[in-house]
Amino acid sequence: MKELFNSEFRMQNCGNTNNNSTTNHQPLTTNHHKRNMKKQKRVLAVHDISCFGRCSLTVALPIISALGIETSVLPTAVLSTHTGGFSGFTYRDLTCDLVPVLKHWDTLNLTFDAIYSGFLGSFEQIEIVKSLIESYKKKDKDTLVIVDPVMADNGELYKVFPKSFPLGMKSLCSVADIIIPNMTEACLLTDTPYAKPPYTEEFIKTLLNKLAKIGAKKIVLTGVAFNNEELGTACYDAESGVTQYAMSKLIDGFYHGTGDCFGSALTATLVKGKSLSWAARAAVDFTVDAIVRTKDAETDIRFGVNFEEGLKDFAILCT
Ligand code: PXL
Repeated sequence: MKELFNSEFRMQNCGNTNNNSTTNHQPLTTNHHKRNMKKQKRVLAVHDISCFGRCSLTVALPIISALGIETSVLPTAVLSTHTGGFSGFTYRDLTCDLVPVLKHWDTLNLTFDAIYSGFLGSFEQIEIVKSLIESYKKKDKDTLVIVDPVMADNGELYKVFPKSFPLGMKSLCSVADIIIPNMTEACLLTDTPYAKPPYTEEFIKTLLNKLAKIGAKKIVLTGVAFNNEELGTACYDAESGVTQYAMSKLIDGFYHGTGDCFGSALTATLVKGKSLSWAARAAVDFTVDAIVRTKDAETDIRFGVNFEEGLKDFAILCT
């Protein structure tokens, strides 16, 4: 086995077999020394692994990595599929592993440029994530904390959660820099009765104000619609009081995993140093393109969206 790694072997087997050719020992790219001058960004993604049905970590990992960001994961659970629209899914809770993983990481002196959390399965997991945020913020106060309070959609709390779950998510949102709820989650977090779209601008602004009172200084509210043709996001900066919208053409159908696709694209873009409104615009377009591809292919709406074929263009756009 040792022989396989011996340089002579590699030269004999991987070299050019054409004896007349000259060997070019120049690297294909000449600017690798320049690239190394910049420290690579690192994100921690805290979500479940739904083995089938693109969402949570199977979406966050490729999207964030595609922008050249090192992506560490803290899986909260392993499921055979996500819980939306499938029956009989398996669920292995990984709460017992979280603290040992974090304890091991403590020995490595790690820091993260951002922590991005999504689906969490219990109050205990919420408490663990709150404490990991506190400890990584202590190590680096500039760690950006993005919390997606995944728990509900279409006016309903996901069936796997107890009625009191929004209280736990509210406490997690209070330690975030940016929260990215959808309309249902925003209503649950603020004790606002859920209303179906379209909304008035006054309703959205009141909701954004209530969300800001929870603690995060920046809110990105998804599922915002003022008419039946467009859907998008409202970004609210509580410090400046400015609200900016990123709207797009509404596409019929409820596609799973779009919130994670949007949240991952937003996180990656922010870590690349873009402004919140630029990031929201880019993340909306990236997600809508993925939905269009999925709809055109007539893919089962539970299977997640085809974001993969948009990654290359997204990476180019964000560099
Ligand atoms: O996409 C959000 C999500 C993540 N993880 C699991 C889910 C859902 C939404 O249903 O069930 C396990």
